Amino acid sequence: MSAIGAQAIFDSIAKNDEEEISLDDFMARLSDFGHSDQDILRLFEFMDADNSNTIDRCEFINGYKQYARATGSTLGQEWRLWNQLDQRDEEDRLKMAKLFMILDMMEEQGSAGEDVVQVVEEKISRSRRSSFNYSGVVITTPMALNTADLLRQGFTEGTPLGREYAAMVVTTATDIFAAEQNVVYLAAPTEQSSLTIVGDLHGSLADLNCILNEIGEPSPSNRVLFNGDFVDRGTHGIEVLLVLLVYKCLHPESVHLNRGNHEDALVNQSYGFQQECVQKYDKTMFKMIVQLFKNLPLCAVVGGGPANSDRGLFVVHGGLFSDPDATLDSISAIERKKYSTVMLQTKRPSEEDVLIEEMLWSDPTADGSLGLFRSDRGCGIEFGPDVTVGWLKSIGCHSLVRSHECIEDGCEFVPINLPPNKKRYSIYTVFSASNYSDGDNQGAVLKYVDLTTRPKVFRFRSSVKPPDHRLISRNRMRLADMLFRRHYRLVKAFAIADPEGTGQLAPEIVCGVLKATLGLDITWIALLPSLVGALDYKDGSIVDYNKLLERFSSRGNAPQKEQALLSQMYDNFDLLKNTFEYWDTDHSGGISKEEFSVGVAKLNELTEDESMHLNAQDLFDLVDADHNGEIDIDEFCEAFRQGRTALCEDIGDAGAETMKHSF
Ligand SMILES: [Mn+2]
Repeated sequence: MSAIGAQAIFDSIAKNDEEEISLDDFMARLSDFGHSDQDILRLFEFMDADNSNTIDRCEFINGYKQYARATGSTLGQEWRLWNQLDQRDEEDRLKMAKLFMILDMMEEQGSAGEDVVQVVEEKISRSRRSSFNYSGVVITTPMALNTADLLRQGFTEGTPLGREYAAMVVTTATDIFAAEQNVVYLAAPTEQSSLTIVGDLHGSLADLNCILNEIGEPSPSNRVLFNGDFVDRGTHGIEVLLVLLVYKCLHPESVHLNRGNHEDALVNQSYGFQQECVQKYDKTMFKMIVQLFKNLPLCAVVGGGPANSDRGLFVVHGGLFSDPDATLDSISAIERKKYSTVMLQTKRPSEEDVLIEEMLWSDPTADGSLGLFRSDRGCGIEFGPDVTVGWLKSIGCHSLVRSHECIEDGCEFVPINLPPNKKRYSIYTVFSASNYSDGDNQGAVLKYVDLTTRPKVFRFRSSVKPPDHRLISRNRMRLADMLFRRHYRLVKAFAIADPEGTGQLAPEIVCGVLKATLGLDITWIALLPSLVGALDYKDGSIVDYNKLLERFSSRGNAPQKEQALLSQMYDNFDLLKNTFEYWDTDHSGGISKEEFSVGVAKLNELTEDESMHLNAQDLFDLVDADHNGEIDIDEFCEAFRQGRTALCEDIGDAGAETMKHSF
């Protein structure tokens, strides 16, 4: 990971894509971080191994790695923290999504596809008769070859596509996908018929434009495979999706779409795409698109088998699966249209559902550990290189190409070094949404012209790179927020680590508690000073962990029981808030005690650890300060918002200040 971070930093310092960094460029860039000229000069000399007065890429990466090892804290470290905070966030949102499902998803499932299509067709014929003053793209049957171009241009200028045309594109594409198999088999790429693989786009029209401007229009000689996660998070999910669907309609044999974990009604509910659909079109449109998602193929096999000397690509959004007996045939046999959403919490999922879920959600183990592990995402698994080799071998392929994880420079290549076939097998991760989620990353796509050499990587950034200090202060705010929310768990964890209750622990132990309780595997020791104040790093130094607990608690001087309750509630704040809003159908803002109790009971159902269960009675009494038997949502939210903002601002500045002094 650190080497990849270094690549990106090198690119950002080197001017005009040069392969060398001059002292001036180095100075200019590092001064932004508040380093003294003397420090920068020393670092430059340290990196310039051949004393040529310039640093080339290789020197920079080696130097950076050594420097990172020596200081323990780098921008790469910040990047890692950001990424991990994002994954914890995913886990929380998934919990919320499951809550929503228990509350109302059953209604969604009740609506059969047939009805939706019928309703839509009626609406299409109705609106065709009544479209006046329409300035968007007109879609004909059959579609004109320049439709996708025009549409992309229109969307970029902010002109929407008429509802009837959007519906027409969605239904036409759904029919095409419905006829495809779960596993799409594609011919090996050649110079005359290349294959570009595009990773997560997440509603970024600007990134899609970057990609298509670079690779050109899809065609039989320029095939494109979009590997899932077209929507959610970004603001142009519907536009991105419609452009891809039009390409699919125009070139069904040259354009391919794999389903991603965000092509899922439940996930769309908490990550924004459902709302976007309803705002720009309506709920029927969302239902139609959910229907389309269910028809998307699950994976693709490119080349492979004896005809290609067992060289081929297995392309899937997330990764591999826990079932050792799975085969391409068993994947092909799945009735994919039945799978509508992430694993149902309330009943045992079928083997088929598990297989799909794992293909869409899994990740390779980050440290190359062998075997299968539970995933921190709350869905899917983590699989080792042994699993990858076993699968690739069994299907006559040499490389797994997947997306699903944000990569700092857009793509990551991992050769698998397991005997006896050292380096024959590999994994590519490709991610195509740049500056994703306000973060700081390049996007990339992979272009294959054969199966024997590595693909060409095209990297891009569709918007200006955000300044580094923004990443750092955002990290601090999110971290403070998380410490605040996990306060109750931290209190319990420290009580176990310090059974005597001395309030004093060695820094390594405090770091261990933070790592385990927050699920963040970062260099805590480098962050500790910004959390508890300056540390004495000499042997035998101790940390007063109560300082940390006091700082990240909701009401500094409230009684302990109240503190614990508040923290527990804060931990579940988003869940509770959403539950409240769900019930408050008349938007009166008031929640009765009964409603509150039902909500808390649902929440407890979702929490496996019983010691974390909430007590509805205690919580209600706490929030209902005037004892009138009703809670006000606005007051509830406001109390927490204020605490959260004050705290985040506090640590945000302090953190940014501390970070200035590490490279
Ligand atoms: Mn994904």
